[in-house]
Amino acid sequence: MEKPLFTLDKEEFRKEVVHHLRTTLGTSEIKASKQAWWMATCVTINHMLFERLTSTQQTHLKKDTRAVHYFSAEFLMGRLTANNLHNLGLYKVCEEALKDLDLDLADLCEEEPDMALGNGGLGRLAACFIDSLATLGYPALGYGLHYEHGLFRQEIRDGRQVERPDSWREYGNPWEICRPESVQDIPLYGYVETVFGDDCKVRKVWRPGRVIKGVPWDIPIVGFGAQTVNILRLWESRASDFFDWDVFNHGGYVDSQKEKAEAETISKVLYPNDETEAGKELRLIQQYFFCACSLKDIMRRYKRTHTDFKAFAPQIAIQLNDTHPTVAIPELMRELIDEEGLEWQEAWDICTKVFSYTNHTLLPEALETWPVYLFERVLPRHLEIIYEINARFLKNEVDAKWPGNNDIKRKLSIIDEGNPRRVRMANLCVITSHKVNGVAEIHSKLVKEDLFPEFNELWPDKFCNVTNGVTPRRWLLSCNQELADLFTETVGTAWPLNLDALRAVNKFADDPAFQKKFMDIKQHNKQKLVKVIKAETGIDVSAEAIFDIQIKRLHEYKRQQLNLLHIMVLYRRLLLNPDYDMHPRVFIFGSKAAPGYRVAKDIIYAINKVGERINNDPRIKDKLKVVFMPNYRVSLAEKLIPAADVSEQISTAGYEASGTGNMKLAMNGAITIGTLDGANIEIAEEVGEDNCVIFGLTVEQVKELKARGYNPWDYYYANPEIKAALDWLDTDYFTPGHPGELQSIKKALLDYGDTYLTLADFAAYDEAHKRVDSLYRDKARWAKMAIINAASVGKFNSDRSIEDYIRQIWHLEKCDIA
Ligand code: F55
Repeated sequence: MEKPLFTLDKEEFRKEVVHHLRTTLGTSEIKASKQAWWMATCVTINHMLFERLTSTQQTHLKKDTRAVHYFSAEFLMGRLTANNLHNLGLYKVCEEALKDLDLDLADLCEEEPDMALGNGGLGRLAACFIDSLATLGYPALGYGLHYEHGLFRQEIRDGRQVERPDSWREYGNPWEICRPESVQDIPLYGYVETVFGDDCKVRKVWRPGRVIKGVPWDIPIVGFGAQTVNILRLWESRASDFFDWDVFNHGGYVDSQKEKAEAETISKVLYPNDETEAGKELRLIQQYFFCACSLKDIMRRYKRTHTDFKAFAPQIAIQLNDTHPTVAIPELMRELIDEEGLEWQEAWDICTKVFSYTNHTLLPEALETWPVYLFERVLPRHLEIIYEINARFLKNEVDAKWPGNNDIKRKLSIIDEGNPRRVRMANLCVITSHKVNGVAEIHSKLVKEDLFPEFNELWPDKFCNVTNGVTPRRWLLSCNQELADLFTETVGTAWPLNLDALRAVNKFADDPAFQKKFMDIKQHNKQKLVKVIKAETGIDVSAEAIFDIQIKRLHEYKRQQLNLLHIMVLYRRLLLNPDYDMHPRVFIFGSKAAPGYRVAKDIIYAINKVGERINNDPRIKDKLKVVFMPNYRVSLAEKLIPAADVSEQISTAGYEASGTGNMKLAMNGAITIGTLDGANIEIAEEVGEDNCVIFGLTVEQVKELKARGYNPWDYYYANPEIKAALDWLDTDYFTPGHPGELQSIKKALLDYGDTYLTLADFAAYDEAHKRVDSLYRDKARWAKMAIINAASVGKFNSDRSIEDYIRQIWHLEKCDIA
């Protein structure tokens, strides 16, 4: 399958590794640890990679190409060793070379810590997108933050989540290169002065109270086939060189250390909230810090080949990954007006052409707003600029369309006039951007109709859809090599680039010989996972059971509690009737809760406690097992997904913008049990309604029920199994000696109104699981469904998403690299 771009054979590769072990790592074959061998392998890979990196960057400079700049507070990269080897076409060569040294490549890859600089879907999407951009040969840069600590490491102690710091670069990271030649100075705080210039013009001058240094670290992003190697540039904060040496020299050593520590705090740690914004000053500073660094970097590069700003918009596209980088908008305005001397209108025209914005959520608590007083203290000049943008918008656009309508003005204003007054980042994004996209068809529709209906009336052409995707290189080729080999045997080598080519596999979906091959691979993946589960949790599970997997951040709208409630109902059925007819099932969860999200943490506790009781109950004869895998992360996902039979995608309709785990699981032959939400709808369209198990209320029905007045108690009293399961939570059955420890879950579902309609969807969910059970017993039917799923999700290749962005939003051209 792999056509090596590099003609290195395994002998040469082996020699290189040994050479680097001795000369770069300073050790020898006899003494070397696994970690040293892994490092030596990475250095060998880098040798080739840097060469491609340099030629790519030189070509982009020489051809003066238009490029997209993907601004994201998060890039959830995971591990890079196997990925880089696959994309360089050197995986098998390296594997063979290491075998001759008695080393196992997969085993060495386990030495690499995950680069977990993201929370979940949004951060992982950014990682898939930069992979696709490089693969397709587009000039692109990722810009973000170089967090010292990524998302916390999750430990489970007596069933509860405990957060531990993640130190992904404690012992050095072979994939990043520091670029001291491109450091930036970033101002903060201070005040704005109005000055009368020599040109007789009144200008605004920001007199900052503080300056922070931004140090760039580059991660090379290797496209599949390794023609293009783009850059992910992450900014680390340091104390500036304007450092107060006088304080230092006058005995202020301790004070000066404090200033240094404060500067370094900015890129110290990733905020672990998904879906709720923290509203903390440090987070606003993080956002401004990386946006300002990135814009200065763009400006510096632009000025190497241009003397005015006429070509700026034609050359530069900036994509805002959610509202987290929104402050880039007033920052670019400030740079162009205050520093480069452009007129307001010229600067505004540039900004409206350069920026575009991706929305990832409709949840009101996730829409970012900043208190005006905070904004003013940290970024005084930016607040002035935002006021000016707002005044012009309200006058020229809103008042023109809805004369005298103060309600609409209040609603569309960038400033929320509540107490305290707040800056609405999403409004600023929509007003400035030339395109605003949602991440799945239904989500984009709801963005237009429910979230921004008036903006949509003002500018109907602004809103569009780009359905998410995932890179099949990581999520199939690399994580499920046996299935990848079977596909290559069957349809040839084109599929990792053109995933639609797998449609040709569909004609074997009924072929018993092919079904056996396919299901043998699934079985083998399950057996491998059995060992991981044992090692990580001590729980014994059988690979003969159905592996039913729900992996995603913990949130009430994603409804892990619905899954748990159903597990309890199954358990009770088995207790009441030991012969209750069901195929053995292992329910597997992987999930982190935001540290401050109480109910989410309680749900994790409940899953663990219910699981403990079930797993140790001899009466149910191993028909049911519950596994909570600690510390869910990209590298664990790569082990879970290939082993899944069933994919749980059970969010309340209208709340999951897209989902991307749903795509990865289907791609690896799991059957979706899902609601008509996010990209599930499009997955069902692609694989066919017969090949997934759809259940539950639709978006319209959810709205209807809420409008009518939803009362969860109705369902509690009407369904004895729901009642029994919820009442069970009041007892100490799952927490012996501690009754009431699981009460908060019942409370959320009854007393607090069950915001996400868990009880309303329960009966349909239960029926759906019965369908899953009966489908699985028909081995041929199940195999056929699994094959059709894996072969029919070509649409969800992130390459397709990127081509959609290019066509609708970025308008880039591919660039051949010499
Ligand atoms: C992170 C930080 C903040 Cl402050 C808010 C949200 C997040 C975050 O991680 N959001 C997130 O992951 N959203 C998800 O984005 C995915 C990619 O578009 C979607 O598939 C998914 O539906 C959505 O929840």
